[in-house]
Amino acid sequence: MMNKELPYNENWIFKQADDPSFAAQPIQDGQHVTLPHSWNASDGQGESEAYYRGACWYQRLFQLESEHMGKQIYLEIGAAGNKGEVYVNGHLAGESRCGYAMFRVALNRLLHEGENLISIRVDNGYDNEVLPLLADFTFYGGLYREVKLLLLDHLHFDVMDNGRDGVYVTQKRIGAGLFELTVEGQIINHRAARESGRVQLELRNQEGKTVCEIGADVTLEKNTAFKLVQEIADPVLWHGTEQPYLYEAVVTVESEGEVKDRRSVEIGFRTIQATTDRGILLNDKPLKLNGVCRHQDFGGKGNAITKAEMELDMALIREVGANSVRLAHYQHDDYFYRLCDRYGLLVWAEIPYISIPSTKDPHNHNAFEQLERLIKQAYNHCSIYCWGVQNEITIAVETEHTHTNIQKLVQLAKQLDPNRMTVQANINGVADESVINSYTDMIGYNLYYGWYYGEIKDLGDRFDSFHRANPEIPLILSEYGVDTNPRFHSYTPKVQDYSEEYQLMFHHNALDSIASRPFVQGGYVWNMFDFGSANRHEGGVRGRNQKGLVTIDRKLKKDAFFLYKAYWSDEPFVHLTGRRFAERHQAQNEITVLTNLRHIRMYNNGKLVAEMRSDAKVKVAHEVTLYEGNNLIKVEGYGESGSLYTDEMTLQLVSKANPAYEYVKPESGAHVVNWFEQFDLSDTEELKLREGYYSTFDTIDELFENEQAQAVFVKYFAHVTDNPFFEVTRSVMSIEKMAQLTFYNIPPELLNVINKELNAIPK
Ligand code: GCB
Repeated sequence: MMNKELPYNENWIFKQADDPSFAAQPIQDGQHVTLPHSWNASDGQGESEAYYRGACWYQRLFQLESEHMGKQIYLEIGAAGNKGEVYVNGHLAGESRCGYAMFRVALNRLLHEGENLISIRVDNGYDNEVLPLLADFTFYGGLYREVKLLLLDHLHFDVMDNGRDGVYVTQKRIGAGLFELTVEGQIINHRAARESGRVQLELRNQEGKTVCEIGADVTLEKNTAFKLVQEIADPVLWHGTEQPYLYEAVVTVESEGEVKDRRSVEIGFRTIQATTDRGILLNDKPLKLNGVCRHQDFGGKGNAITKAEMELDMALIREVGANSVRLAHYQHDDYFYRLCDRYGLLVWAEIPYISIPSTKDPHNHNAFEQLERLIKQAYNHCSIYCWGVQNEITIAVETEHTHTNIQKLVQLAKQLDPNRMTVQANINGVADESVINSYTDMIGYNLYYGWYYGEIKDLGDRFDSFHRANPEIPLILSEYGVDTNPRFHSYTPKVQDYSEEYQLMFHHNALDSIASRPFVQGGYVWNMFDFGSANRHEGGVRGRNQKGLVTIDRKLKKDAFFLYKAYWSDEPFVHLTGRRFAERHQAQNEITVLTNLRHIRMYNNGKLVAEMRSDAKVKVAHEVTLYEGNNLIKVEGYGESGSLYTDEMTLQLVSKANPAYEYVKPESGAHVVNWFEQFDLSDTEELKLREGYYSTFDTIDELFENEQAQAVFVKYFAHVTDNPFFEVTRSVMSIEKMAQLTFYNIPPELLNVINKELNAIPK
């Protein structure tokens, strides 16, 4: 009989408590759950102040049936956030420290006939050696992806190499229209005796027709490596969203006249390069990356999402017209990469080597483990064009280890996959000239000019300065965006007002800045969807980052969504902006229409108020007069062949501005803007620092070793010590480093003042 894969998601018992006896003893008062499951579905998105971080247990009984006899049995866990330990009848069977990757455990050696207890301890508590340590998203705990039981024959493709399929399919162009297809992997034979067998590859086109068939006889030892290579002339190319043409590679191993194991891998033939003069070349044709970033979580569900939610995300990403997606900041569900293959989106895939490295393990082994799993598990997805090795890892500390680790991660990526590019996402503070920028094939920058710092228009200047410093390095805008709560509105949008109008303005500028520069390969909107970020509390909402084009429940598309749709999508539409800004206190209004149609007409209560014909995607009707009562604003867009597209909204003229539209910043917040004003900064005489005494260059932990130095720190920074960011970074963060982060808002004069006090304290 052939190998079987059974879903194993039902009938789990869950207990939100950590008790080592659960490894061997049934949980008495647990809760029945079906996987995927997360215990942070609501507290991880702002329902309560803190979210539960710690260890919990899942259990399930496993009946060893007669059908299992003679089978090799494995449990496949889609993901355990962030660490998982699997016990069988009280014995540890396997574990994972990669909370976003799949892992498997072999069960046979621990199973006995009849009833067996499978217990899984899952832990999302803080562990300095397991990434991510700190980031702007919720580290949801749980068995949040599908679990499967694999019942395999004595002969099968390797399922325990940290990969997924056990077969690796590589396509490579070797001449004009000529590709080389390689299929390699390992076959495992659980019997002591060697066997003769055959590995076979059949390539089928989309119509199911066999394009080629090759095979090789193999002698099957305990582990047998195989490699099949075949030239393919003029395949139909996989060409992004325009033509996501996939072939199916069917790989089998046969012995004793029957197929023992079989894999079906979807594969696209394509070439992808990055250039500084023509941008990304997909099959030699330039393609600007019109990208969005995606986090995997969903309103009310945390990261415990099903295929239906992933399909909805893909439908929205397709609707906005994106041709690329950055799947941030960790490995996503395999099904999502598969959807990207099928719909032709180019994928930036990455690991959570983010914000700060481990401070206990200078080599950050966990980053390497996560990279290995990501690459091996996602290797066969032709949509992936690059591996991201770090995101803003220099935010708090940058040492030689940081540099060596990034370089080694790149080496590992190249060793596991020489055919794909590497990339990293830098924080804006990384100098254009930084040596870091020479480590990967492409460089991404997360740039928030006009939100966290600077002004909207600075974006283009930064692109240009980077390009001047690095004319040969392809640049990507790896993140950009602003928090937006669709409740807030303004006639005069400003930074940090969280209004829908500011988001629109910000993104409009970015689109132009990217489009006009060929060395910029493209950009990734941060973010396609609002997402859970338990430590946030701003813009009128707790527990969420609101930079999405769509809300976390996927129900509301903010106006900026339609801006992108107008630029990127061919699906004809018209959209009136400002519909949630329904009460207007000015009689004269600018009304903006977002559309990919040339010709539109606008009406108020049936009367024509504007008519425009142009290629502009953003069409503004000036001085539209509103009257008392309801104003039904309607727009008509005229497509080719006379088709009509419409949108409408109702606005009311009111006498006073509606205060509910304005975000009022709570003054009592922990980070009062000019918190330093209470200190005297008038003494600007520069100090020469003495060796052997404390200074702003020491880490906070070092300062805290001395009572006096600690007191100086606390005097100035007591207001930040309850911040989780502070707690996790104190062993590497110095006051100097804090001063480089806009978040702390430290004026340079203050450093001198603090040094005068610290540098008087001997070490
Ligand atoms: C970033 C991070 C991302 C955050 C984003 C933000 O640069 O890479 O994880 O969510 O900024 O919204 O601040």
